[in-house]
Amino acid sequence: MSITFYYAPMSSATRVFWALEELGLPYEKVKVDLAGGAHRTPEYLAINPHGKVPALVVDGVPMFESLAMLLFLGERFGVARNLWLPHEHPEYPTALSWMTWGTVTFSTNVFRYLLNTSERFPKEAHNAAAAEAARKDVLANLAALEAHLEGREYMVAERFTLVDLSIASFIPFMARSGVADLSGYPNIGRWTGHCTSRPDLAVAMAG
Ligand SMILES: N[C@@H](CCC(=O)N[C@@H](CS)C(=O)NCC(=O)O)C(=O)O
Repeated sequence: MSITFYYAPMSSATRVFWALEELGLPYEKVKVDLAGGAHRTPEYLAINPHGKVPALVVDGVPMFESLAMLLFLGERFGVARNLWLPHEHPEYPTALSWMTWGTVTFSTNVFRYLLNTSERFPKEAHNAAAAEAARKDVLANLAALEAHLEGREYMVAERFTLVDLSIASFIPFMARSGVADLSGYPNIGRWTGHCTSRPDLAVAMAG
C-alpha cells in the first residue's frame, strides 16, 4: 500500500495529518506551497481538481475533502487500531452523525461568522446581522456538543476515536475566531484538552 499526503501547515490538512500519525500508517508527505501557487499547477489539479489542501493519494487513487479522508482512513485502517467503530457497533451511526455535523454544520457556522467579522475578509462584505445569526447558530452547536459530552470522556464508545479528532481539531480555531468564550462550556474545555494534548497532534502541528 502507498499513501501520499499533500498538506500545508495550519490548514484543513492538519486533522488528516493528525489521523495518519494516530493510525501509525506509513506515508509520504508533500508540503504544498500555497503562497507560491503550487496548488494551482496542472500537476496538483490532477490530484485535487478543487486546488485545495489536503489531498491524499492511496495506491494511485486521489482523494479530496478532509472529512472524506478521515472517514476513509477510519473505515480502512481505524477499526483494527481502535480509532474507529465497526459497522455493527451500536454507536457507529452516532459516530457518523457527529463526525459529519462537525464539518458540515459546526465548521460552516464558524466560517459564516468569520466571513462577516474577520479582517481576513473584505470589511465591505461584513454584515452585522449575518454575523449575529451565525454566532447564535454556533452557540446552539456548542450547547449541543456540551450536552453530548456530559458524563462522557469522549464522543463515542468511551475511547478516543477519529470522531474526537475531527471535531476537537477545530475547537482552538473556533475559540480564536472570538465567536464564543469556551469558559462557559466546561465539558468541551475538558474534552478538548484531553484530545489536543495527544502527542500525535504536536507532530502534525510541527509540519
Ligand atoms: N472542505 C475542504 C477545505 C479545503 C480548504 O479550503 N483548504 C484551504 C486551506 S485550509 C486551501 O487549500 N486554500 C487554498 C486556496 O483556496 O487557495 C477540506 O476539508 O478538505
